[in-house]
Amino acid sequence: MIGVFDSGLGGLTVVKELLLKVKGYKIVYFGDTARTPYGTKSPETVTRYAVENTRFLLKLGAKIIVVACHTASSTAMPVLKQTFPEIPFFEVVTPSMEKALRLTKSKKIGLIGTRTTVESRVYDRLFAEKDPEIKLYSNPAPLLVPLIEEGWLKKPETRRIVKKYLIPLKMRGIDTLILGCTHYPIIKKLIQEKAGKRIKLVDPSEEVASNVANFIEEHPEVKTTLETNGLEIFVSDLTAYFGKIAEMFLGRKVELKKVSIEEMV
Ligand code: DGN
Repeated sequence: MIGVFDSGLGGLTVVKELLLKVKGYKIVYFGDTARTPYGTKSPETVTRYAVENTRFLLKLGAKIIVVACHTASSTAMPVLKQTFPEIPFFEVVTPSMEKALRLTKSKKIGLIGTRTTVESRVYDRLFAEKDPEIKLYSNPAPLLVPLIEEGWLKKPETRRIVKKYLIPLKMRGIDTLILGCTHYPIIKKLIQEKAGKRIKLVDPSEEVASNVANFIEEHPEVKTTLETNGLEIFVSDLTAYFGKIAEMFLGRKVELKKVSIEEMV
């Protein structure tokens, strides 16, 4: 069983890729819709939530955990690994960084993400370790998550805001752009259009799903007997609108089950 969590429903972009790449496993997803957004909270708070979310998914029987949230991946990994040392964790930052390194020729890489992700400077540290010649140009793009969650995927306002966020990065001559938030793949086409053909996009959902697929092929022990394909989605708060958002991210209708934070922890 594969456990996946995000601050809300954006991590379903990762689930969509997992469903394409991983067969025969049950996926259990937790979207922390009661405490979203994580992108504006302190690293300490996000870390505490990430530990609670992981504990909940393990209780349900997950054998590996996918942190399908850039904000939690940027801030909570050291504590998660220390708290659950026996659990294989997959986060979205490292595979995105590795893909960007493979793609860039100019060594100028752009990053958009939530404020907390950008301010964590996790990418700056990783690139400095891997290749000190890399120049990373980051721009927090806090308006994109609410616009996406409102379903304003193609509205002129969204187009203008995407363009505005990308201008300073394009001016620096980047040739690769990391979509540093699991919500963004849903507007990938628009981001590509505004970035221009010359800039290659790194989609964290594709990267992490490939890593999980490779890992479970090499570690069949993470599969429990009688496990079959299936997806179960839990949320910490449920409104009628969340079903629509989930459908937008997954591309099909799904049932959402509510679990309160008190029951979870
Ligand atoms: N999907 C979350 C991320 O990747 O950072 C969005 C953060 C938020 O809470 N708004």
